[in-house]
Amino acid sequence: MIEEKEYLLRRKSFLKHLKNNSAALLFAAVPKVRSHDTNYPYRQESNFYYLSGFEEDSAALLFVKSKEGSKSYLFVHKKDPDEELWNGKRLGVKKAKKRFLVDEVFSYDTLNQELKKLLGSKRHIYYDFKLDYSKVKLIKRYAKAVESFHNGAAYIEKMRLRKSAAEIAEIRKAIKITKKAHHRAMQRAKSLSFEYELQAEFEYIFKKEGAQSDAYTTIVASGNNANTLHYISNRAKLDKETLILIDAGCEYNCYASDITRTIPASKRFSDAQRELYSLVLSVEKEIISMVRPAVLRSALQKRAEELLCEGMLALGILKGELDSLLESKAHKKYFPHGIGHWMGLDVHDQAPYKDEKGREIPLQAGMVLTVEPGIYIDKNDKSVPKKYRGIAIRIEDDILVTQDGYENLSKGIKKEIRDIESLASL
Ligand SMILES: [Mn+2]
Repeated sequence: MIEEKEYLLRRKSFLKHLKNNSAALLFAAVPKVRSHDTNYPYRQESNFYYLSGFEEDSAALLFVKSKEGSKSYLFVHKKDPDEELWNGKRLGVKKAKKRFLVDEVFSYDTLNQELKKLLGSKRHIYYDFKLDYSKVKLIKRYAKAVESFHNGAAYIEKMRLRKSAAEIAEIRKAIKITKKAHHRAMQRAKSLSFEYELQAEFEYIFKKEGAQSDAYTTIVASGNNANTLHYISNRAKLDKETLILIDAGCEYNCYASDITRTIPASKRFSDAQRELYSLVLSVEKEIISMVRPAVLRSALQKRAEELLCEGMLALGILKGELDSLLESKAHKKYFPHGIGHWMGLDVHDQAPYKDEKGREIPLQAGMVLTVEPGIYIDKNDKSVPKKYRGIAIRIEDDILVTQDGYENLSKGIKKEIRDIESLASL
């Protein structure tokens, strides 16, 4: 639970950053049609949620800053018995006034009128530059005295870089549920026949344990399918000789978890699988151990590439001199992605990696990032010893940067070969 007081402090910080004689407008996410007249489950827009904690659609936050002072306004869908019969209860204006520590609450259907009054004299207007055009047009229509438009999302996303204690607590809850699901999958894999059956185990645990959603579509990629980085069809039959790469994490109160484990479809890793897995695991541990304030993410990337390149050279996957392989980035063929990303309200958290001057932002206490090295070898890659072909492995944990180092928030999720095999033989 994040307290109303914390949202108030976030809004104050946002208001402080705005120029004088300005206004900022943020919208709730627009419901999305799945087909004909049914929608996808609703998910709030992350920046709007970060400043409001409000879960409903048809809502907006307006900030106004002038010589007379700063004000925050929340627009919510009004109580409407006809609409509520079909789509559920709304909080409504009256209750919203009680719950939210904003200066004013208005009904969303008065937004245009209020914008006309409140935007007209402002010199600087902030909105999310990713906003859809119909809303941008609305803002521009009322911005009669504007000198400059600014991307309001940029500052919020900067605020989102470092998580508060309450946010970290939400992430911990998400990871706790995700841990149960991964352990269940490790136990159940041997007795299942299709990738989607494993996906079902995750969705079952996520829902049963109270997570509102998955944080992204679960990837259950067996054998060579794991060479497709965002494989989400999950339709294939499980070949018991292969490994299964499972990238799955739930979302709890809008906070993500993002965990990858690679497990045998049977009870045991083969020797070749074990060799590759041990390499990826040792690299993952080494990179996690480097996490502390002031370290650059690019340094983690560089070290991961060096270690993977060295390891693949030792296994005969790459051939030649280490220095020239690193120079020519030969390892990229087998490790094509980044070492990790910010995680928070979005699984790939929309927080900046560079500052305004284009300099990389170093790690700071309170940041949460994933560490996820991998090796992906296509079944048709004739340049690689035959025993490794068709094996793809990724291991991913969620890491909190602390004052003096790091905490692996997902350290309880098993990843040692012996631990995975003993879960599999239960
Ligand atoms: Mn990830």
